[in-house]
Amino acid sequence: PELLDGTTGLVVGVANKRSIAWAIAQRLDAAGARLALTYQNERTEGDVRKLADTLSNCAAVLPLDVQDDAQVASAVAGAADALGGLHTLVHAVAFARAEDLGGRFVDTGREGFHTALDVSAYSLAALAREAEPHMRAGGGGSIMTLSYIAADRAVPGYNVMGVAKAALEAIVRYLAWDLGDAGIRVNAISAGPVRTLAARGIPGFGSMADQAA
Ligand code: 0WE
Repeated sequence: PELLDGTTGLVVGVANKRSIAWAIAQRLDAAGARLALTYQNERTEGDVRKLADTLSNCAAVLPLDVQDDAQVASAVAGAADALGGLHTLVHAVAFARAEDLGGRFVDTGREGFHTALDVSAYSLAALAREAEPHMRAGGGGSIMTLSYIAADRAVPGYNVMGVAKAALEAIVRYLAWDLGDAGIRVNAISAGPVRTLAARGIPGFGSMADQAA
């Protein structure tokens, strides 16, 4: 028997085989969870469907742009419906405009700030709100997200993403307070730098990853 036999999960943030979300999905799958995955747009749909086909137990692949409240609601509802309940939610989503990474934080404009905080932080709260009734109905659950040390310390070039990760970590604490009574745990994993698609093209990333290893 596996640790997660009989449980279900929704994994948000798979873009390709290098995604941290994909590594997590594979581990949940191997541990016995039945999963639903989401894709951001038509560009990534094919890749995500191909990856989903390699899982032993993937019940649904659903569209989800986390900046769209209606899609957040329909993705969570669709996942819970296809899976017959929802125990686990993995949030592995972040985005800041390229122009807001690598330069000076002080130059971040209002629109770029809004985009980074909306996609990378608020989306966790929106997903948790939709997931809560399903997890409550199942007697509890677990919500996980991904953070980075730059939430606590100024990392040169990470800039508005560091501010977004600080907000994300605060959101984790408030969600844990709100949802704990339902047996829903809320946690962030602070990953080291990982060579994903999002990390490609970031100047100095390679040596950061080498030193972190
Ligand atoms: O969270 C991240 C990366 C997140 C990210 C990456 C991109 C690149 C492409 C968010 N938005 C975008 N937007 C794009 O257009 N990391 C922890 C990796 C990372 O990113 C950095 C780092 C590290 C480490 C950016 C600057 C400095 C260090």
